[in-house]
Amino acid sequence: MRLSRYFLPLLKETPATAEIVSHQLMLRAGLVRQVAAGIYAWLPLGLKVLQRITDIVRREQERAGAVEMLMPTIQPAELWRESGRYDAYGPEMLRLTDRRGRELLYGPTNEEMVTAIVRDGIRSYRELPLTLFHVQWKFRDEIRPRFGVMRGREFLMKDAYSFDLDEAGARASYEAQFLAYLRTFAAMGLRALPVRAPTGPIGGELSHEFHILADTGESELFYDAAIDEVDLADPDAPQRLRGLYAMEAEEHARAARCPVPAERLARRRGIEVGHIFFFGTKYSAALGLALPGPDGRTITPLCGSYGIGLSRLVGAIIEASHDSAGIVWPDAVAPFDVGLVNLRPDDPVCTALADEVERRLTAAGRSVLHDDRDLRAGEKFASMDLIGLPWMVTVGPKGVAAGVVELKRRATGERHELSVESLLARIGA
Ligand code: P5A
Repeated sequence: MRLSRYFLPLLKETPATAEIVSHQLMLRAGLVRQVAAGIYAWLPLGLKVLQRITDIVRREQERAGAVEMLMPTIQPAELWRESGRYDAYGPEMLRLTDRRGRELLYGPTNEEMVTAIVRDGIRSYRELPLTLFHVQWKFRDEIRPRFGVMRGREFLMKDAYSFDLDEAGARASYEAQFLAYLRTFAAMGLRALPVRAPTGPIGGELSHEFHILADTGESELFYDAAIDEVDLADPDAPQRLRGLYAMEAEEHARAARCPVPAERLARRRGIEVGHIFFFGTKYSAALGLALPGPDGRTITPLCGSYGIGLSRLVGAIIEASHDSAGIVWPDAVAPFDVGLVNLRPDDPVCTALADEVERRLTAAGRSVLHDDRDLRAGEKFASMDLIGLPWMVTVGPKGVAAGVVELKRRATGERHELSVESLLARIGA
């Protein structure tokens, strides 16, 4: 992709409205623009990151046996009256009326809708267990939208819903999502902490939040420092993590006795990027989802719901991975693999080599953002550092004469001069 044909509006100054570094960098690096309080347009570079995050989440959901569908953003009020949440949800719910006077709402979550769809679509207990998920925009009229996409009013969520015939099955579905979450965050290069959580307006008896540790996080956490030592690649990691203590400060203060010895108790701030709930028959009973079981007796399925804040993750990843020059994308979610800088777009020899590097890296499976603009070298390097692509390749007149280009690793600053062949051997996918 040629930068001269792309849309990447970078900002030189740090916007005064942005309080935290991820929000500042998302605006400066041309990832998003605010359209209204808590509502953002995703610009091309930001959209690529959001799509890469979504792809990883989708892959791990499918691997865990969940099946994708897509429910609408707009929901009828009637559904929420059936569960009793229409009034309970309060002013956070955006309520609308259509031309016929029918009451609608912009969905803040989908427990009611998915339960009604399963109720109307399933005839036999043999069709369960079932976990459905979708990736859809939500709206919550947060009283204080802030920190950019981290606490938006409109935001993108992956939400999954499990339906099981009995308690053991329901716990296995919860466990499968728990494991999928650990895999999902590890695949993004993140260490996420599972935290025992209160269930709030979603309801239920068992719940975990997943937090990324960052000093600007909104939650204060107490946890067993042994968590920092767990190897996330270890297949037993979920079991080990389940056994270790982690709690929000408020919950910790309520706990009669902390099971963690003082010298092992760590205290840090976290960003909640995922939240899972087991709530049993709360919505299935309210919406009349019931099936005749094998012995003829009626079964009311046991359910859970499982959310990941996809748009919030973009900000959270930046909070966890940046330096003074800009964003440092983990390879797995970077919007492009390689930033290619042609220092002399007016020189036909440099341009021919830069074009060849772009073509060959692309053929080798790498995505390339090629800065072919006629700007000072310093400005081009600063832009590349700001947008944080994992690799930068520079083509300039000195190198061309010697048959080499320069490769720089964004995360470490390490540089190497290489022939184009060696470059391909090194970073061709
Ligand atoms: C679980 C899935 C739910 O809504 N119902 C369906 C359950 N849980 S939750 O905790 O309320 O939200 C799930 C995740 O969504 C992200 N999130 C937000 N992201 C950006 N801006 C917001 N205002 C916002 N609210 C929630 C969080 O990552 C949360 O864990």
